[in-house]
Amino acid sequence: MPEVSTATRVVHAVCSHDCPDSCGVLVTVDEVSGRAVKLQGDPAHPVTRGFLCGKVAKYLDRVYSPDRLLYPMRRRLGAPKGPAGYGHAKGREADSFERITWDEALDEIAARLNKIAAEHGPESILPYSYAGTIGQLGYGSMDRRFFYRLGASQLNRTICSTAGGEALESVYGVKLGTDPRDFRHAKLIIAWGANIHGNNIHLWPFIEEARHAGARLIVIDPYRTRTAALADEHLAINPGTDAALALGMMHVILNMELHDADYIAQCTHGFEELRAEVVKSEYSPDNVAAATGIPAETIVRLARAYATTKPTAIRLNYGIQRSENGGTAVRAVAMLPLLTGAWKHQGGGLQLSTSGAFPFNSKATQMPELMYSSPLARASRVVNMVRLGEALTSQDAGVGGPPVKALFVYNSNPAAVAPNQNDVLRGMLRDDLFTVVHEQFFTDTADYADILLPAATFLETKDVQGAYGHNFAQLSQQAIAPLGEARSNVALFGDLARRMGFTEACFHDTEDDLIDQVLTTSHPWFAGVTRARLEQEGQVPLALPTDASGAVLPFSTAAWFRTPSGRGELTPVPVFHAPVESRGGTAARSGEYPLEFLPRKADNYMNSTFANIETHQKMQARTAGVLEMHQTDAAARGIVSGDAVEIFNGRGRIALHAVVNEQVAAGVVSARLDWNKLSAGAGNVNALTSERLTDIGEGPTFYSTLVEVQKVPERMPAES
Ligand SMILES: Nc1nc2c(c(=O)[nH]1)N[C@H]1C(S)=C(S)[C@@H](COP(=O)(O)OP(=O)(O)OC[C@H]3O[C@@H](n4cnc5c(=O)[nH]c(N)nc54)[C@H](O)[C@@H]3O)O[C@H]1N2
Ligand SMILES: Nc1nc2c(c(=O)[nH]1)N[C@H]1C(S)=C(S)[C@@H](COP(=O)(O)OP(=O)(O)OC[C@H]3O[C@@H](n4cnc5c(=O)[nH]c(N)nc54)[C@H](O)[C@@H]3O)O[C@H]1N2
Ligand code: SF4
Ligand SMILES: [Mo]
Repeated sequence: MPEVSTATRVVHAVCSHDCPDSCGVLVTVDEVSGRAVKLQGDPAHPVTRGFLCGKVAKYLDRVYSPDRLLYPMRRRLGAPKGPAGYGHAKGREADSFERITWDEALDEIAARLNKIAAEHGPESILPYSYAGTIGQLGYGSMDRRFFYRLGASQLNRTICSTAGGEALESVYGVKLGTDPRDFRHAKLIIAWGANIHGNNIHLWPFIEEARHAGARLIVIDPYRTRTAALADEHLAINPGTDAALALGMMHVILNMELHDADYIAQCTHGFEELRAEVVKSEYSPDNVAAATGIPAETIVRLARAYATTKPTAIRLNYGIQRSENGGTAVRAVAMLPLLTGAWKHQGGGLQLSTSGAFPFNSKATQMPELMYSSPLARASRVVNMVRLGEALTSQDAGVGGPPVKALFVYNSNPAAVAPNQNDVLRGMLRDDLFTVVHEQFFTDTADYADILLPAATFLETKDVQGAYGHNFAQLSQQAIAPLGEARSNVALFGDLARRMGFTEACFHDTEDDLIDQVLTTSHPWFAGVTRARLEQEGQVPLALPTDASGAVLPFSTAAWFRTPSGRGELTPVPVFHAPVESRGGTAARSGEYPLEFLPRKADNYMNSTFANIETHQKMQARTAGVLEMHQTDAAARGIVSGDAVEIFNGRGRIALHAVVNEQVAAGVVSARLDWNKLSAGAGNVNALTSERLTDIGEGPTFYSTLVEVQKVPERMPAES
């Protein structure tokens, strides 16, 4: 029995998962055992409001899981790379590795990286990281310094939000949006490609409050999410056609003269150009109905309601920009509140991301100038993380220069989350590729590691964090000692830099040094945001400008815009094109792969995180291992619920079980992201997705994927 004492302390931490809500978390720690015994949402945080989502409420099951990676390990001589089998997350893979000390691990990594750099040039080393933690230090600080100083290839971190982020900035010049708390004042709320209940639950109470006061909620999503099921209206749009819908709404608004001419004159640029294009018959309700699958009269009704209800808020999330023309779609949707002046009203406007409200000084913590102290003495080449398959399987990483000879993965599970998975795995299997993985668990990527290093969780580290769904800066205190020999990202890369012989003083910076550096800015929005105050208060609101009543109304006046024109930018006028890989696109013409595939996130996991935790698997059981399809498509293929099916296209083939339901319309099928090795057959949904990039921001196009489905004989249970 673990010792139980009555002496406990409560520590303020911040959930570091890649989620807009960035919750304040109170961790109760037993003073005697040093164990965290309870997690709760911080009641003092105005957006967290005392509750955590289902995933993180059960977080201690993850932190103290018997499957945690606790020690450095090395692949045993002769043990092949790749999964040891399917259907388990820690069993035989442990047999492929042997425990080593941190000293041995750091020595071996330093020796191998030095040798590879000497033979092939430092650009043959590729870091691969994303948002395992979004704390400022954990996401990118000492690691960046390390790879810049080494002269390694730079990674363009595009896998999530660059299409939408750059699109939003092209219209507004900055990623800002409606405060989540102000949604309570809205009278009409549109959740546009936003699964609020699954991905952004802390917005929901404010929406509920608005609805109690009479607001309507409309959801635009090709999938009937829980948010859609709870809404007043669900518009099941054809995937990848959101730009058409937004342009169609503009067509109606401008033809009916429902726009706000005063606001447009004061705050926008390019209105006449936009008007000339969108009033054309191309974007008539009938034409837009044909593209989107939403009836013409609904489009007219939606546009009228949008323009005449005040205040109106759009919660736009990143779902619509994971599509070939997703950048254009975000630009078009983002222009709607500029035409109606929705920003003028508290509770109006749009929220895609609020991350631009945080003027963190990441240049100070990341030090890109260290590239010039590397042996290259210049900026190194850039590899797009979406194209990892190409990078690992071509002679020049797909971008020119040496082949990738070393891959250093942290904060990410690319074997599961990167598109065109079969190429990714083929690359990771290469015997001549030296792979280091810093992880909390035996992920799909860990299966390909030569050296595996144990990583700390956010309870075990100190960090400072912003948010992309609210406007509070927060400090995350270290609540417990790292488990086993786990180390934080900052500790790992500081240790490794010294082992490589990097003598710069910056590699000795502590977490507090880094926090001070990232807060060093003269930007007025960070006035009063200091480490001392964050230590004391846990969360501090940004000093955003307010109006006379104290409300923060972004883009209510021209002063807010950061575009070159200093106004909301309506040019170039967005143009709708159907994605090549969609039913309306050229790839559909052969008829070989007639169905549009939505390889969606799981409501109870965080991308691939939590997929191996039993508590979370139970919550996710209904849609795990499942292909959801409409009766029309099922009947045409002789499929009924429960049948074993294979989903395939020119890139891959995966096995799932069919569930015939109304969650998707005819022509669309859907499945969830999971760990490969926990899937029924080799590979997860990303075996089917492509490395094609978005129109803006070089992002991924997971939601522009065509497939065919066929019924197959039930497999024998996998041999264990
Ligand atoms: N539970 C849970 N929460 C999460 C995550 C998770 O994996 N699980 N992931 C986190 C991450 S990484 C992110 S980036 C955030 C934001 O996450 P989002 O980017 O908002 O998440 P998605 O679920 O990809 O997309 C949102 C919705 O868009 C819909 N969609 C797909 N294609 C289209 C389209 O063409 N048009 C329209 N209108 N809708 C479309 C999807 O069906 C989905 O319901 O959420 C975070 N929160
Ligand atoms: N088909 C499909 N694919 C997708 C998506 C989709 O919707 N559909 N979504 C895409 C999106 S939006 C995103 S953001 C990406 C997400 O892709 P990733 O950023 O790779 O996200 P996760 O799958 O959550 O994997 C993060 C890993 O980091 C580890 N980790 C957590 N904290 C730390 C730490 O402090 N240090 C280290 N070293 N490791 C840590 C976790 O254990 C976990 O295994 O996936 C993308 N892929
Ligand atoms: S995953 Fe999101 S909603 Fe859940 S606790 Fe973390 S920040 Fe909050
Ligand atoms: Mo993401």
